[in-house]
Amino acid sequence: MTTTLITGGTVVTATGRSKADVLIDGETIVAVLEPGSRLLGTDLPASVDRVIDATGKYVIPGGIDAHTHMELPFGGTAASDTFETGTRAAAWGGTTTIIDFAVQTYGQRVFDGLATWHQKAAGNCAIDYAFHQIIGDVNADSLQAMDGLLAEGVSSFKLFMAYPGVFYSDDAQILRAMQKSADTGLITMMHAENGPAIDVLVEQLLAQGKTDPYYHGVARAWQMEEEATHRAIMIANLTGAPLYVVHVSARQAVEQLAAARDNGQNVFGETCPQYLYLSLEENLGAPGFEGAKWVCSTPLRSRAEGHQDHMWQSLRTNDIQMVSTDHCPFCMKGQKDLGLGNFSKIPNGIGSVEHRMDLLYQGVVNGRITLERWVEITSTTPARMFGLYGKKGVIQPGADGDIVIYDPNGHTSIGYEKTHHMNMDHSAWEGYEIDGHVDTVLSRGKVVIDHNEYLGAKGDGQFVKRGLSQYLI
Ligand code: DUC
Ligand code: ZN
Ligand code: ZN
Ligand code: ZN
Repeated sequence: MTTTLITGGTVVTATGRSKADVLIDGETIVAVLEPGSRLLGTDLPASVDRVIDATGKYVIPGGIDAHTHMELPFGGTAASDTFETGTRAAAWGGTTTIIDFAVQTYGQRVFDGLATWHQKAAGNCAIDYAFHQIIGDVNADSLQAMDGLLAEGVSSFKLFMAYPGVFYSDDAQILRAMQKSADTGLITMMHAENGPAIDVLVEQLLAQGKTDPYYHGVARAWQMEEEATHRAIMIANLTGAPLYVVHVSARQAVEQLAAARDNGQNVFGETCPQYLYLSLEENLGAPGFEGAKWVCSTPLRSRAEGHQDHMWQSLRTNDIQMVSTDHCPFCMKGQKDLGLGNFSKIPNGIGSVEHRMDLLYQGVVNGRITLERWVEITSTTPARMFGLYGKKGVIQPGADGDIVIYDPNGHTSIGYEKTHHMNMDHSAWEGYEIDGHVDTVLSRGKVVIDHNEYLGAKGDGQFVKRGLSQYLI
């Protein structure tokens, strides 16, 4: 087995930073050696196979993106990243684990949906992967199947208050599924938007000839997110279900979550890079059909209303607990253009899996969050939230050798012709400049990214069974 020593770097975790060397034996971290500890005769072997000099750089646990949609069927097409291309792009950006959403479609059995996702991913991933389960059809059979999810290493499921006729659950179904969540400890993940009301607004806007991508953001108004978030919180309160609201974009929804947490309820919120940086005015409102690049749900919000600044603040104050991407890429040609002349036909999603670590690091540079908080919201909390902690999300003996060496003196220019490995025909992040650089990425002890060179291979990534959340009470 290969032994690797990462020397001279600053190890950063969710709780602090210190100069330390990290020793990896095979796939596993075996020692974290603070300077001088070697003099005490600790575990350092006489020789190591490989020494990586991390002087002047940060050594952090590999990123965990807890919300991706590789190959998701949507609106008559499918997300353009396969597990192969999407996980490779993730590795380029310092993410070493994804949690993707297996889908139970309407009329399908839960375990058939899960099996389909295993088939898509097995043997194709560059990094480790796990699954949440979308329950697209809450019925007696699905509720019974949910009792078996934990044994399959799936400790969370997602419901949709949006998309009537596709993934949608009504309040009665949500109540039953949340009762199951409270019984089993599986976390309820919620897409919180009032879908039936939004669909009326969509119809009315289209009838008025308002067909541009911008109106996607108008129809999916923040009131529809706030209302659904509140409703989900109340049903969770009644049933005792642990609740995690995905892709929170509206400041009013954050306030609902904060109030519920202040009230002692076990609820959590996730946001995504697009809700921190992009906006209704500048992106969805771009000239012509350009705004289609940024059609996702929940939608980008108005900068004039202050959602983005408030979201950064919420990350700092822990009103929002973590950042995932909701990576769901579509090409402009042949996919997004299905919605030319009708914004409601534009497949929903943005590709960001490659850039999450960099975009959030820029928040450190810009004084929005601390270095430790960066690690916490991109790796440690995702691991604790979704039952991966100890193996993932931390640098300590016994953890997987999933490590990123990040250079604060490096630079990353994001753009389709520059840093881009996702399977799309554009970048939603064109022109973003990052004052830092992912130098080296190790996935279970194997160097997969080495200074702008990809050394990984499809099939390196393994399915990881998850346990219950550490946030259960
Ligand atoms: N939102 C998106 O933007 N894409 C996929 C599904 C979703 O809820
Ligand atoms: Zn969603
Ligand atoms: Zn999603
Ligand atoms: Zn470099």
